[in-house]
Amino acid sequence: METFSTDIYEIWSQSKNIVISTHSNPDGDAIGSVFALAMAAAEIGAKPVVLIEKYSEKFDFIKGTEYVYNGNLDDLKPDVFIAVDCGSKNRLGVFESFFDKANVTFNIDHHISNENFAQNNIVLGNSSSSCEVVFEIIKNFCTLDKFIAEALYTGIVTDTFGFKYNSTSKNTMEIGARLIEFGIDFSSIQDKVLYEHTTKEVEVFKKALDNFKIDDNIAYTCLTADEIRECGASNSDLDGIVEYILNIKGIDVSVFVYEKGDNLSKISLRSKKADVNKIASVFGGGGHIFAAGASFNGNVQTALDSVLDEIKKELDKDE
Ligand SMILES: [Mn+2]
Repeated sequence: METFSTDIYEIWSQSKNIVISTHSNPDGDAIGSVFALAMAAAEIGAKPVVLIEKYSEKFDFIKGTEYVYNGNLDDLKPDVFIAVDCGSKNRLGVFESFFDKANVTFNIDHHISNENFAQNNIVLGNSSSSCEVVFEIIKNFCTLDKFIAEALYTGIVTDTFGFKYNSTSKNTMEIGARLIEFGIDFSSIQDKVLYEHTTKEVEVFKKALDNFKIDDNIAYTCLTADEIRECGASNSDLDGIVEYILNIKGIDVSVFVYEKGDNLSKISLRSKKADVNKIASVFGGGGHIFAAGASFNGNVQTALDSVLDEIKKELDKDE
């Protein structure tokens, strides 16, 4: 990691245009990572710009938003492109073409399914979050401050559910402790990221629970685009549904499918035992052993039927 950091320091501090970007429908780990990286890059004299989709207002407390690019996209000529929290290049969505245009590319991530798609791949599959990986990189060449600490803490808390998931290691906890030393309001960050909900999030959650079903030890639910819209919600308001139904006693795997576009569905999987990364990979997706996702060409019902079939096959194998 230290050698990597030396290379990164050399490249970043000498390049003119560093573009930092992340996956579509960005979560707390994606948002925390891009802004922590942007603030760190600026600190060493680089000129970073951030390409990120609109995200939930619950993350508005994260600093560094002055680096978000709001110029004409046609004028953007990246020298260096850093993709963070993306298991594959196409997760960059609308920003993928800028990755292809860059002279030097970096892929910073923690998904075990990562396809090592960049020239420089810093993928730590045992890390709790991309923010944990970002911390390991930037601590070697940049002076961290309270704002960077807030961004990193947000990502770790998002992906570990407040240091709860077993992706949390001793190192994760130690990084948490280091970040707390900057005087961040860690309690309020956990509240904002994990517990506070907007009315539209509750409405869409209620709808998801209306559609909820159990099949043996699998819990599942789905939402159509119309249902999401009727609740006044958008796709960034759907976090937490798939985790919530996994917590039902006796359930081993949970599935949430929503309609993302015309004949396009998004599948989210969580598990207590089975390897859902493997199941997601059948559909061209991936993630982690206990948390994974995939896009599916087809409507919600077809996506749901296909994924339930695949899960049953996998669970049968385990018995
Ligand atoms: Mn992540």
